[in-house]
Amino acid sequence: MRVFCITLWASAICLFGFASPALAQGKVVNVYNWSDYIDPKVLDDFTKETGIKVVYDTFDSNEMLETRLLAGKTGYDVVVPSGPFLQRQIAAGLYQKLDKARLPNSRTLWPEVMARLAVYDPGNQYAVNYMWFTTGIAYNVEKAREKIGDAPLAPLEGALDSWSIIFKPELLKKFADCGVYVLDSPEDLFSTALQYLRLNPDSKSQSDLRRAADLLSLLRRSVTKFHSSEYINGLASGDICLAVGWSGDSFQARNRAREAQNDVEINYIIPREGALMSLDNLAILKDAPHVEEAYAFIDFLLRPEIAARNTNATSFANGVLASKPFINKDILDNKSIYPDAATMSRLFTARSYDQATQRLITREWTRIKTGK
Ligand code: N2P
Repeated sequence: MRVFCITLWASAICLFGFASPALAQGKVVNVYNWSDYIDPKVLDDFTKETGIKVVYDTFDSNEMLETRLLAGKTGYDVVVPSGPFLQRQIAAGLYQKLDKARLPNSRTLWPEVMARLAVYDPGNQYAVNYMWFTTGIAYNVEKAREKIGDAPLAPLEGALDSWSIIFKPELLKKFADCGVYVLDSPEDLFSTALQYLRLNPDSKSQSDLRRAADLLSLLRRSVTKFHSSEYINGLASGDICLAVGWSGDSFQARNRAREAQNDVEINYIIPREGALMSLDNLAILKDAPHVEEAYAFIDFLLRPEIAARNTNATSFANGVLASKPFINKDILDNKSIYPDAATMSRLFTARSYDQATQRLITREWTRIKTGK
């Protein structure tokens, strides 16, 4: 329907002779990406340069993306699954192999990051990395000081530094009245809970996962909401004070508060026990209606200056090594965005669940969130 509208719109302006030749031909790419994940001006610049209109939709969970993809033809060309979801969606035959000759900027990709991506996409055949990040703790600095200043947590440098703040009910309870958000993302929370329990964070054992589920069930009493994007504005406005969130989004919250000059200071940490590192990746659907435009769009995003603009706007680390010289120094020097070797050694990754395990996770996640 959207494409139909675009076509109508393009024909209308074509009729009046305003459109560029490419727009007049109705060139379009349909993109489904995570929310708060691009510099919007990049989309305009892509259209200006190529004449290809971007129809851009957003989601905030892998489950949402996967439900759409499995429901049948979506009309999307480019989508952005995280590693484990990419892995099983490749197996389900949803993507086409990428012809790297049509992505000249892929030579600027970061070899280490692509090697990590190869765990999910052996040989890097189906996807290129867009952004990579961690799942950690974001908090309102002043409120946290109020709440746990005297707690036996030994905060380092005035900041909290342990997953205990989330997983010890007596500590989390202290934050309940100022607002606690947790990502509505079982794959993030299960691996983090396993790690906290000193189990293998990538464990697929039913008994390990049940132990993690029991720990996660304790969250509900103090959590205001399980949601994967509202916490950015919630933290920035001071409406909530603690979140299990993604690195870039948490720093976007910090930036929004600073822009609003509302005296809210947000920090984000990778706790000492470690954190999940994830990769989000650009892939072209097998039934993409606009393959040529999809390649042009992905190649544009891989251009080092463009990748840097997206990182500067979102505070997420991108997968283009050659973008580093164009990235703002405060982002590049921030070890919670671009971890140094010591921080990197505390990060872990997770692979996808098989179907039976996924059923357990889905059932348990509902129980964790609703008690039923
Ligand atoms: C962007 C969130 C991307 C990280 N707002 C989760 N895949």
